[in-house]
Amino acid sequence: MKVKDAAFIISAVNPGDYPRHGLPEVAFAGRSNVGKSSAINRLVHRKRFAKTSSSPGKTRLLNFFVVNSNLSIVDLPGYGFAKVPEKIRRRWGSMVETYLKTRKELRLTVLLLDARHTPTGQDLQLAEWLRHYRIPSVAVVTKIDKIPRSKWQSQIGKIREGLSGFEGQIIPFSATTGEGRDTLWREIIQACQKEPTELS
Ligand SMILES: Nc1nc2c(ncn2[C@@H]2O[C@H](COP(=O)(O)OP(=O)(O)OP(=O)(O)O)[C@@H](O)[C@H]2O)c(=O)[nH]1
Ligand SMILES: [Mg+2]
Repeated sequence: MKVKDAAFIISAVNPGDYPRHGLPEVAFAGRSNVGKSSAINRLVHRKRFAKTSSSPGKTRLLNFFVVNSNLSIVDLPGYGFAKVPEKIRRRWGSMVETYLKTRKELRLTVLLLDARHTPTGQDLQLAEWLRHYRIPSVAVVTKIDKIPRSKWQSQIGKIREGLSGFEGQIIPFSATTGEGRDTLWREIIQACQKEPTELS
């Protein structure tokens, strides 16, 4: 996928603030610090496009981007960051949930998981939630550069199990090496060419 241009559009909290360009949209979801913003940067070949940080909780709003004038990408705030006060954590949760439930343009959710860990309860909850609402999703096992290639398959197997048999594709990915970038682009393009799913 050749990225000719990529632009930050807006940070939003409520549906009234989401952009109204009507473009097919792909959302990046997952635990805080798992590498959502880094994955977006690797996809668009821009180093500091979506802001990243080694301290969790960097992305606190829904950040909307447009790539090649025809694809919308959303960087969602991460969940599961223990140091965030309960009240703010709940606000983040409802921000993400409202987005996933109401956004008509959403064609694919990319669920990011850390290659070194088995999924947490919240990862599983999100995966089940996406299935319940029939939101097409793909799992991306990121930071795969941190484990030897010989362990990839068994680790991915464990992750699938931890997601209680997630049926979608699971892509090994690294924002550092670029592993999985082409595969993820293929999934994104394919999902965006399909008719939007009916969200209930
Ligand atoms: N080695 C390695 N490090 C990565 C990779 N992806 C992200 N990181 C590092 O992990 C840290 C967190 O990355 P972010 O992209 O900011 O994570 P995020 O999911 O957007 O985090 P929040 O915005 O807090 O939800 C940064 O220090 C990144 O450099 C990867 O594929 N490989
Ligand atoms: Mg982020």
